[in-house]
Amino acid sequence: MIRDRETLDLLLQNIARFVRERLVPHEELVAETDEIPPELVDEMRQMGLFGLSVPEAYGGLELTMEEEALAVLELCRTSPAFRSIIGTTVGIGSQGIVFDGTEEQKRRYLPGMATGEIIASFALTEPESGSDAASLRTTAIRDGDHYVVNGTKRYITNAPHAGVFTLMARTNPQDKGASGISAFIVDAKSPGISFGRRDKKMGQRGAHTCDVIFENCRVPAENLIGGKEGVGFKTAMKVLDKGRIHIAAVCVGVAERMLADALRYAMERKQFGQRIGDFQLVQALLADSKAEIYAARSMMIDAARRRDEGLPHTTEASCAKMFASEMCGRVADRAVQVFGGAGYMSEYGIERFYRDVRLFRIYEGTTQIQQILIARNMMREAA
Ligand code: COS
Repeated sequence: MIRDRETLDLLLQNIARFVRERLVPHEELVAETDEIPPELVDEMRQMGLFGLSVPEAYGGLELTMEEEALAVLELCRTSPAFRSIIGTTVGIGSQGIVFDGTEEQKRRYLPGMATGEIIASFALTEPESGSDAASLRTTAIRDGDHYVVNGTKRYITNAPHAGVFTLMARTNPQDKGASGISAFIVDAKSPGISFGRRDKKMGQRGAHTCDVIFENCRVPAENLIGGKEGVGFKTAMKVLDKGRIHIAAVCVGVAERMLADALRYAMERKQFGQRIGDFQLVQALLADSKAEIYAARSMMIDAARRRDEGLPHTTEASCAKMFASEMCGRVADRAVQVFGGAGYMSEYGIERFYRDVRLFRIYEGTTQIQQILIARNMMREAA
């Protein structure tokens, strides 16, 4: 749902200019140094990018899902590491509080997230619990007016920069399933939290993940999201429903960028006395990519609109995330192919995208988890 086309277009034009003038020129530097220059993060703060999804009442832009998806798509016509720095605060790190937090929790945490002063991070995955999220082992045991948290969270995006974690932990260790899990807001500076070394990743340099280790970390009971035990898994699943539409938009944005680069190259590079773009086999690579991006974009927009209209959208979010992330992998592969030998060389940048986008098929639920969710929902509806 788009509330005001004119205002949205202004935002999208602003983001497009920022990407073109500020982010694209820094892509190589970020890849080399594994750091996003702090002044760029400050500019993102000033543009309000950290607050895209925070309600206006708490200082954010309160974009609808469709508006957020279009904004994120625009931001992703560059290295996806730039999106990652705002991604957890806009998405999985803050939305548990927006959906299920108490008024007091919202008032305390959301304004800082909206301005980007507090980076929020989502702590669900563990060494022994990835796709099977309900099997997580981190415990949060009530002790007076606190919970005592013990356990390790793994591959936590933005953990090295986080001010706050949305943490899923087991408040009832006797209950090994989803209903034993609760969600908390945890201050990253709490005593008892330590951080592992930054993970060395295949791509997305500039985006940082690491382990977060909780050792007798005392979390005030008032930080239990919604003040209710046993519903943290549901909060996490709701957050991921939305997150998957957001990731589909990321995939479409990066794919559009890669195809634009491949198209430009196909129109410049000459072989056999003509532009390689005039060869029909190269045209097939371009055309298949264009059609698949269009399909993914249409799915992503439809899923976003369903969400905005309050319709069920778990299946559509999974379909969009699955298709868009797989599409993005195919577009990356074709883009490298269009570039030929140059596609394999780092100076042309396309091999970097090829590595960067591999993550999309894995995080916020692998393609295989989306398949399970989609088929399971189909059978439930048919029964
Ligand atoms: N919205 C609201 N509630 C939901 C929900 C959703 N989208 N999905 C599940 N729930 C609820 C269920 O209704 C159920 O509640 P009841 O017991 O009251 O009926 C509860 O949560 C447990 O759900 P379910 O039985 O489906 O749990 P499973 O353990 O079978 O879940 C999947 C399996 C695969 C769906 C889940 O583990 C998952 O999404 N894994 C991937 C995790 C992931 O994406 N990790 C990426 C890391 S985070 S970047």
